[in-house]
Amino acid sequence: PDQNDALHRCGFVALVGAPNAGKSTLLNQLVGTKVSIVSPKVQTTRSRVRGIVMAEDAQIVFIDTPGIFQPKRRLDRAMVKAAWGGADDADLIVLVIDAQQGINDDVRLIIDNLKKQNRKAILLLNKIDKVRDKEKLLHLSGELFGEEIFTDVFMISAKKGSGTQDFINFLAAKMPNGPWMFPEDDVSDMPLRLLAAEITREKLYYQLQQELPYSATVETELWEERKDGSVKLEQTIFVEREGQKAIILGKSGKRIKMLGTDARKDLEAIFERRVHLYLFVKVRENWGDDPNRLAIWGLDH
Ligand code: GDP
Ligand code: K
Ligand code: MG
Repeated sequence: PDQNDALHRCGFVALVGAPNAGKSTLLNQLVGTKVSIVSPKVQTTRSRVRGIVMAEDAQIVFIDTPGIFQPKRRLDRAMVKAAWGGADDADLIVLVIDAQQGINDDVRLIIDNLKKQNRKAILLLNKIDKVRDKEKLLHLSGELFGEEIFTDVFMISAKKGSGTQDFINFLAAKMPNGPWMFPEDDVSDMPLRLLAAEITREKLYYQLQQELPYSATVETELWEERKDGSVKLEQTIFVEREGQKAIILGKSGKRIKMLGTDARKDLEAIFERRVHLYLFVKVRENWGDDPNRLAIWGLDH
């Protein structure tokens, strides 16, 4: 082993919680750039996403997980399994709770499961920017501490970034001794093609109504570096039915053009270079039950 191992610390921290608690927003805030997509809709995150944060001698590898809820289709089951798997692999578990929502059925389900597994967790009350009455926060954390699974509590706003530095410092001090697992400058281990596909998928959640984003998936089929420093990307949006394809294309291709523009802007900011993005739409029935599609996200099935 590297003789510097004694000086280094490294560990995994799983972010678990109900859908929409703000886990992905938190991960991006901690890492300092978008590595996990965010939307106001539940089940935006489909896989385990790792984000890497350096804090002095410690490398903290955060695992963002899909929300934990009662699953239905195969994709949902795989997502919830991935969420619990992320927690199993972790040195520390952080239960992220929307402080305005408080304790709901999903939160209960998670607490009960943690108890069954005999696991302790760090309580993180998020979205405190939405809670006017700070007494309410104290009351909520008191009630949750009654469950006797929490070791510590943090109150933050992932969106605004308030309270996140204290949280990082706290976790850094708790990381076990050992070599860093990722290069010091990395923010994620997600392949660039997959991250690029995720960014486009995020736009679907914002621009399309109701169920459609859940019926769609995106794959990057071409990533071509150009001499001028720009990159050419070709991506396909897969949907389950012809009617959905028509909606994504929109009248005279208007919708897909807007999706492309939105995604390109984000991609250029994230990759810090010009991006030429070409989007295609194809129908592929039942992709949500197709093991090959799930494997792209590293989901077990
Ligand atoms: P996840 O499903 O737990 O990963 O939640 P997301 O990160 O996708 O966030 C769900 C929604 O909550 C998004 O609309 C976020 O912008 C919003 N959100 C997340 N954190 C905060 C926060 O600290 N304050 C407020 N006001 N909104 C937040
Ligand atoms: K979400
Ligand atoms: Mg998420």
